[in-house]
Amino acid sequence: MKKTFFITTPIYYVNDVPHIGHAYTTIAADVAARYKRLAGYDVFFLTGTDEHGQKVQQAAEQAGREPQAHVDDLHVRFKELWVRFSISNNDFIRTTEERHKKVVAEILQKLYDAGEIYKDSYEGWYCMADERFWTEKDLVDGNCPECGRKVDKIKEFNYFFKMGQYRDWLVEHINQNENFIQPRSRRNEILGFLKKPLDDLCISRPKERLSWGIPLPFDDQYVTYVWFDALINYISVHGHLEQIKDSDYWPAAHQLIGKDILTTHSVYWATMLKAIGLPLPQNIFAHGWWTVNGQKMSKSLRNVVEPNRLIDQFGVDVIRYFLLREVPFGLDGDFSHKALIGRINSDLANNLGNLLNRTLNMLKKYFKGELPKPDVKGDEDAPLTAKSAEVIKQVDALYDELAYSKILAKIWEFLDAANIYVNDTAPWNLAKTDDGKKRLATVLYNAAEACRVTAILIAPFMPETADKMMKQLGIDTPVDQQGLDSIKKWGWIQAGTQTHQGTQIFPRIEDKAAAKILESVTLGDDDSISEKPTEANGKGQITIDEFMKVDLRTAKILEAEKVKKSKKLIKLKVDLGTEQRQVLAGIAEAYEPEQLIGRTVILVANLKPAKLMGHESQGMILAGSNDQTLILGGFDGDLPPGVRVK
Ligand code: ME8
Repeated sequence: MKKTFFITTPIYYVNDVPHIGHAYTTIAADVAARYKRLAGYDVFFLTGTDEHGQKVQQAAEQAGREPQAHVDDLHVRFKELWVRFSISNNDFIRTTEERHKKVVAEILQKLYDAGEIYKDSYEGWYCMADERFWTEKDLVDGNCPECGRKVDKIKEFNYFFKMGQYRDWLVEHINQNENFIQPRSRRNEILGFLKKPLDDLCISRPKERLSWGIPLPFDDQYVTYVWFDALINYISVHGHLEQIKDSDYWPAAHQLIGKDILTTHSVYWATMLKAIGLPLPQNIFAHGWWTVNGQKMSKSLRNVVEPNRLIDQFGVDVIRYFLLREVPFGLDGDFSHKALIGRINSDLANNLGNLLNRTLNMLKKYFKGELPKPDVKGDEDAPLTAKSAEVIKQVDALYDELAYSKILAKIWEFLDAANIYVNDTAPWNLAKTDDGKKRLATVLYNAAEACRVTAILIAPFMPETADKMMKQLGIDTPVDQQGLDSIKKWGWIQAGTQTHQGTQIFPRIEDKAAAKILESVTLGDDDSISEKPTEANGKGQITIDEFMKVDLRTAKILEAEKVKKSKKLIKLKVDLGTEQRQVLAGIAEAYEPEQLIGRTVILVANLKPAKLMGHESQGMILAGSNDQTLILGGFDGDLPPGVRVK
């Protein structure tokens, strides 16, 4: 029977702008999924979006749209980013899908019938941002202990899940299953949390306050609490309850999350599964938190390091590599362009690029690019093949712990061994004598096989690079068809293969270019990361990277009014999908305010705000004009607000 492997990411809030934090978890899950596929597992990798709740309802109201239309547009940003990041998810679940809502209702009814859910009056402090109730003693300086925002006192009838009764059982489960919560520090944190009595969980919200949710099947005056709804995504993807029980993919091997949502997963989710009668995931891994140049990433569009921009500048595989190499999985990390460039130059251009390059170079020079037959053994061969076998074994074990950074360090140990092998065997000297030439064939064969072994090992992290390396090595069989077994025995690559040296897979970023990149990334006025405006070069041209720094977005005009005492200015309120902005536009001589409402225009979204006639303008709208006419830029079809214009 085939071995199965189910891995999940959190389902991200659909309202958020996807940033490198979201990408981090998703890439980490992708790497494990890709590795297990290579190892022959039947893998199911799930990600998705969390689409109910108060914040979505409010954002939709502000945009003047139905929540469903709103989330239908917004969730695409995550889907698109995952395509760009080469994410190989098998499914993408949205909590507004029928398949999910049906299972949530089924579970609620089952728990209600079993007496696991009861109705009670409740008085507590409610944090709108986190959509959570807190008790008086939880509050910090009278504010939400999680986000520090203001809380409101609310008294109402609600439904509760009898979570508290499972405390002792949960402690026991955590104690008996060492890997259930990782890393260890997080496990201890939850055991500490469980020393206090565990409250029951409020799982409903009255419809009059919040209508955007899954109705309770036993009381249509209430909708389901967004966390109770969202957590169920991990099983609703497998079908209804009986199907889940029979599913080969439940329980999950790994559920990857950030440390921010550890309690909801290791306490709420675990006790929910217990009450439903389903097994618990084998592992919940709560990784650390990324800051950027020491700053907390803010959710607003202008403040985060935009992953799309990073991909444009450095390439997908570089970012995938950097995020997982730089910081041990589980610890907090700081993203900096300087560290990124350092890794590109040392690990990628030097160690990896160099091995491939010099191997292909010498094959071309001494054998017209055709891989020779390895006939003459030498003292240096055995340590290289032994290192390969050792690293493959160690890497496999490290995947069980999701120790990505260590895995990469191990692979790089092998790369170092391969580079040392080339140095020690000195092919350039062997090429000088007839006897030496026989040995040279073996050395270059082994160097090429070392490149292939490396390509397979790095493929989960850098799938595009692995494909490029295979192409240059002249291997047509795709990486996943070669599989892990192909590197367990040395010598898969065929003598006679015609290699094709291509362009450098990772060119060095020279000091001058690095300085330019670093100079363009500065701390902005608002303590956030922003890009310095760049100057056009001597010919008045800009590079594509410079152009991409201008964040052009579609924006829908919601309101428009003339600015008093100004002939030209109109004050607009525009919707950017994730937020609304006030923008001043000098278009009053060409347009009446009424003509503008509902139009989709192009907004320069990352322009520094400016004051015009006493009003703040948060961006600029594009228009074409000459002496006679001014016409707003737009599109010949419909696009939702917030879409990037390139
Ligand atoms: O919490 N560093 O969604 P969310 C590292 N919908 N990881 C980060 C990060 C950062 N700075 N920022 C975000 C939710 N993440 C719920 C989840 S699951 C049933 C419901 C990652 O959009 C990290 O994985 O706020 C974190 O747990 C998750 O995004 C939070 O995503």
